[in-house]
Amino acid sequence: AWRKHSAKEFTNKEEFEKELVRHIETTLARSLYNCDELAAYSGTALAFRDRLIIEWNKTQQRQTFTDQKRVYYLSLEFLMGRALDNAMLNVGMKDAAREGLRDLGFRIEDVISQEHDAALGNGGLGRLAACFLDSLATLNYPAWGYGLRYRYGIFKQEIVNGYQMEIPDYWLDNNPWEFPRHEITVDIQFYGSVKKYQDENGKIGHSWEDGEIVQAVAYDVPIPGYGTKTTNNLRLWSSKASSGEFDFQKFNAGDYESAVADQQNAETISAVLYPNDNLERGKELRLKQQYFWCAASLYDIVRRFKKTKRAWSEFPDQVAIQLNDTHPTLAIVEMQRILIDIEGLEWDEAWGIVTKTFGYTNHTVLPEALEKWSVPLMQNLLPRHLQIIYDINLFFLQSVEKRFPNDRDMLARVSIIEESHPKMVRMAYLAIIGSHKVNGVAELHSDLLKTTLFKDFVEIYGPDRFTNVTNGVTPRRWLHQANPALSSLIAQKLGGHEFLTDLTLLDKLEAFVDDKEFRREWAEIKTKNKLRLAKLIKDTTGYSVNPESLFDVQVKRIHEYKRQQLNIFGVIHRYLKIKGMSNEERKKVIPRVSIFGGKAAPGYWMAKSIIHLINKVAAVVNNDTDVGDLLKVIFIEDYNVSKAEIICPASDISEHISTAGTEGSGTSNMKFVMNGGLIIGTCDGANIEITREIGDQNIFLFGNLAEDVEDLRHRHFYGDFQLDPALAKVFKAIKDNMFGDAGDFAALMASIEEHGDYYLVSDDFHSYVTTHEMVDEAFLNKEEWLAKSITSVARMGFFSTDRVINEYADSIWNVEPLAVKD
Ligand code: 26V
Repeated sequence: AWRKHSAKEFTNKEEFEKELVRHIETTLARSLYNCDELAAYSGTALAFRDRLIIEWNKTQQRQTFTDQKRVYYLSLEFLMGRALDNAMLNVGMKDAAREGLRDLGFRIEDVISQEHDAALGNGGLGRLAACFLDSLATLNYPAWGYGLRYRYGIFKQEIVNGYQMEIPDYWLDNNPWEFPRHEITVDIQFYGSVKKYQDENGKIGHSWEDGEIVQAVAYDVPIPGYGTKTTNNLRLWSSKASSGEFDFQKFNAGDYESAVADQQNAETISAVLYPNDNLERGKELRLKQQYFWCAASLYDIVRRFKKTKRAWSEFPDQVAIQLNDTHPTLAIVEMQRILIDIEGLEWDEAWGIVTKTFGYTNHTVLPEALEKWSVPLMQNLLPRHLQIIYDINLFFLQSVEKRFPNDRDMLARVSIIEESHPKMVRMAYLAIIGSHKVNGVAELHSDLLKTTLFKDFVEIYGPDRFTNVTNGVTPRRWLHQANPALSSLIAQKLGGHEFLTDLTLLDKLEAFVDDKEFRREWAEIKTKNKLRLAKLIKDTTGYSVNPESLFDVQVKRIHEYKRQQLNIFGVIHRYLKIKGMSNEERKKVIPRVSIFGGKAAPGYWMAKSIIHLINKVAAVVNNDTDVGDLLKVIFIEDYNVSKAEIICPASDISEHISTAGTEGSGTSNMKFVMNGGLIIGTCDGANIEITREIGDQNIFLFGNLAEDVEDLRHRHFYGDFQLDPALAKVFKAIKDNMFGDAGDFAALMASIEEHGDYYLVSDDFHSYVTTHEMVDEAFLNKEEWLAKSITSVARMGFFSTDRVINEYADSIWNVEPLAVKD
């Protein structure tokens, strides 16, 4: 009976409509007669939200009641994208909503696209966190995400005259998916000083005093699983001025301005996501963000544990904390501080608890991305934490010295403190020392960690502390939601949608590879998806592209190591070749559309000049009537999760062409193959395992191997460098101002010709271009191409984040799913 008065769990179109209308008229206070698409979106979102809330509450009660071990995923980034479509598919009422909305005169696709992306992340690392949350809920693991509630997500990118411009992404107004918990707050301290004291038993203690206090306020986001009632929680912290006496004093003393300034200062902490991807800049505000979020999350986790009245020794049996990169490493130090300074445990007992609790995931070997914080900065901001770090280091180095008695070099190499000017805290080393497991994100990457970056630590701790968990993606968003037509064709063949929760079932598709009718339907779906992308391209760039052409896509953050420059130089090479052809020869050219997308970090000039070059090449090539449809170059601005959902299903081939040994894993490679696209790539990151799974006849690999990179760089450095002749012709064209002022691209070319070609663009150019010729050749044979496409999808079962999460659960977290009764 109570249920009747609470939110409705609508079960059909009519009930959905009632809920929709109720929300539009009462919650939103809008009349149905001036209901626009935005109001229809809000009403629909609220109707689905009601259903989520019910399951969310039940899930949280159940998790509290059973009190099993929980997982906490600490990530500064959660690149969630849109929530409504995901909620509809997970709750399973999308068809009812489609019909209900149609009755009111709306197309569901238009309603869904009203939602603003939640873009609280830069790229792969943040999107991986979002896929993990989906799998954790789907697999019924008791798990929470902890992050920051940025007022501004990753900037919006506009292309003006070929240049990237950054526009602030204010996304929070009318966000129905977050629930402010104004009653859940934590006071977070910064600065101040440490006082030593002796307690009544003569024991020495430390208290951290006289700091500034900023308040953390919790905002909760429900995370529904697919085909389960489990709805987990993502808790994001927002900063505001503490309502402590200090402010009131200023206020009452009439110092209004300064009181407001304090408030703004506090709110700055969670104001903006740092838009750097793979570049550490050592800004104090970034360290403040990290501590603010770690301290608030740990306080919350500890508070939840303490309610159970268990002994501290049981903490690691109840709590697993995973560090998404080194960004949350201060959580290790904060946990130790809580245990020794506040809870009064002895150092060793506390440290044992800490190391059993934490796991650390490394995502990159790029040296410029490894976090280091200056000791003076940390001394000032977090004086007690710096002391604890020194103590951790002392005990660690003592143990190393015992095992390697006469190795002073080793001690200097592995010390948490780098003896530079100023001294620096090496966060990755701290994370390794404070965790029981360290993992990389693909086999090659994890091997490189063990043999290069963390080699000494393998000697010290043995190989078992280091492991690999190859990344994946959630098939719910990246197959079912992004490509409903393909998902439904697969379901037809396999007799249902079970593959969405057991992706290995895709292997049953191989039985249909030779089925002509099936191939035809497969091809038709690709064509429709290409038309959908062609429309996006037309709407956003004004260019028309022919969907019969080979769609060649590279979408990801712009970075020299990802080598979009190799791609655009290859495009110029192709253009020059076409220009030199006779009409007869041109008839044999496979028409191609080269599609780029991605953001450059605002201060990364080289990346910005790559974007500039792509746009200049596009302007020339696309307006060259001589070339027509044989080649088009497209830069899709503001690449984000929602655009990826349109782009991934529409590629014929996509590019994953990082210098071997530099890409941790890559995850869009998996998304593209899962959607029936083939890929061209280097032997890097997860490309290698994709090849192992789908077979090397189904992928276009090229370029130097990771094991040869060091030697090549060395040779370049000592003057043994020859610019590839075909690349030289490309450079000549650029220098002849074919794409505007050559001066704009001088630095980009010089980095290759004059400064050692660190990313081996020239070394790999020939094999890249030749491999693209093989791609053209293969595309000619439509039936063969289709067979490759279908076979590849059938063999992608390994790359579901469900497999990934189960591996983390077994080998790192030691957690079990919670049995859910309906
Ligand atoms: C790194 C840094 C470095 C310090 C300064 C700020 C900052 C901000 C973000 C990041 C994240 C970059 C790391 C990253 O996204 N790595 C990617 O992780 C993916 C998921 O594991 C993986 O597939 C990509 O290969 C890897 O580049």
